[in-house]
Amino acid sequence: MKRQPILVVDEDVRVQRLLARVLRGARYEVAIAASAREALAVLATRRFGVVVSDLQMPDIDGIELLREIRRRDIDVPIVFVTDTPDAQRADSTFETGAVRYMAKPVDASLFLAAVTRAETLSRLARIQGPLGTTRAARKATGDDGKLERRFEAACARLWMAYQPIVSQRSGTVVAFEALLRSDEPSLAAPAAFIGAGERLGRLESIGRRVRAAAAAAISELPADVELFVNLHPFDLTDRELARPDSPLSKVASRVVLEITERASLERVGDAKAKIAALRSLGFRIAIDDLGAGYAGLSWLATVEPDVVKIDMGLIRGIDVDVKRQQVVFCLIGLCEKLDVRVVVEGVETEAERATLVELGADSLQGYLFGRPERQFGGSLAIRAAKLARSHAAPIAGVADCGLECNCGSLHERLAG
Ligand code: G
Ligand code: MN
Repeated sequence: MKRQPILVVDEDVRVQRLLARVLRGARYEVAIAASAREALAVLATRRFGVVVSDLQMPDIDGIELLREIRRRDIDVPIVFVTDTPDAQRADSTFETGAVRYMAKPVDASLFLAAVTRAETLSRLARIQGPLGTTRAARKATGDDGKLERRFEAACARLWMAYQPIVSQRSGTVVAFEALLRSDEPSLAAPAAFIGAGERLGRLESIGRRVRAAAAAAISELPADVELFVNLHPFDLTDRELARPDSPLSKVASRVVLEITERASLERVGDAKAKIAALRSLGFRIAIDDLGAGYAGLSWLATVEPDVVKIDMGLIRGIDVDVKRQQVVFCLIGLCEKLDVRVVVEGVETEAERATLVELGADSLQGYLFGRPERQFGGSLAIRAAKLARSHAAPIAGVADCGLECNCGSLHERLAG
């Protein structure tokens, strides 16, 4: 399939010329619109591979243009270039696959690389389906052009499920993880809901609601129970997150923010400084899903997390898998050395739990202890605590086993 033309939208003639020259130099066909309205008129008559647009424009601004475009063709990628420091976005080169932001003055080679990548994805999408989505995700998200309406409905019907994290040593619930859910049937799967937010450039609507709900839930928790809250990397670019007076910041000392290694932090400009700012507000930081991606271990050094959550992919069947035992044992030892707390995710069976305790794990999460549940506060916490007690029985002969022991336990064998 031939390369598709690029539409450049900017009221400033000098910017138009500059961007068009860079693109034409790379043999792209370029059309120019001086306003969002003009862009919509052009888009009504022909297809483009990518739209490059200013973010602040006098008639319709960039975000409104994005919405209008999604109403017509939900898939064309948009590269926003912007000079007014709407800093929460402009300083970020975060990329969702469908929307990308770049700060002016644009670096010509970075700009060309961004457009080239977007155009390639867009061409693939024309063949395979919407951007950056698997066939299954596309089916889940739906493709009927009513995406924005369904997204609004999903936001209105957003709720949080809570899943306990239990300590084996104390037999108590030490924390809950808040998990995104929605009762809008067409976006019920969290991945579909978030995917819709990405395509519409509306991720912050989800993030802010999630954090507000989490902040409200804290008041229902005993004072010594923490709340783990998942962040999308894009949330790091939202100024609201690091505002000292935002609802969640006010209870920051009780919150652990989970950042997944799945969506790479490298796409967020200045992630390290942003994480440091969150720490100074009192938040603790967890790396989520460690072991599921490939950037994980270097993150231990760069992010310096307070907590590491070991991905359930490493846990499934660990009781019968010596290789997994070795990996998890080493991870736990490494985290101990770095003074990082470990939470093990996705514990489903008693045999997995027993093995993990032998390997030295203490904080566990998974269906064995409780599924994510809607009702919070009293009843859920009490039930979870009961479960924690009933599942905390230490394994015979290993109860006092430290790393220097001589009891022939699993972790001693692995260490030897
Ligand atoms: O990426 P993150 O670790 O935040 O994802 C948590 C997801 O894992 C939630 O959607 C939750 O429902 C699911 N989950 C939690 N515990 C278990 C478990 O024991 N087994 C499986 N298969 N999934 C789990
Ligand atoms: Mn998580």
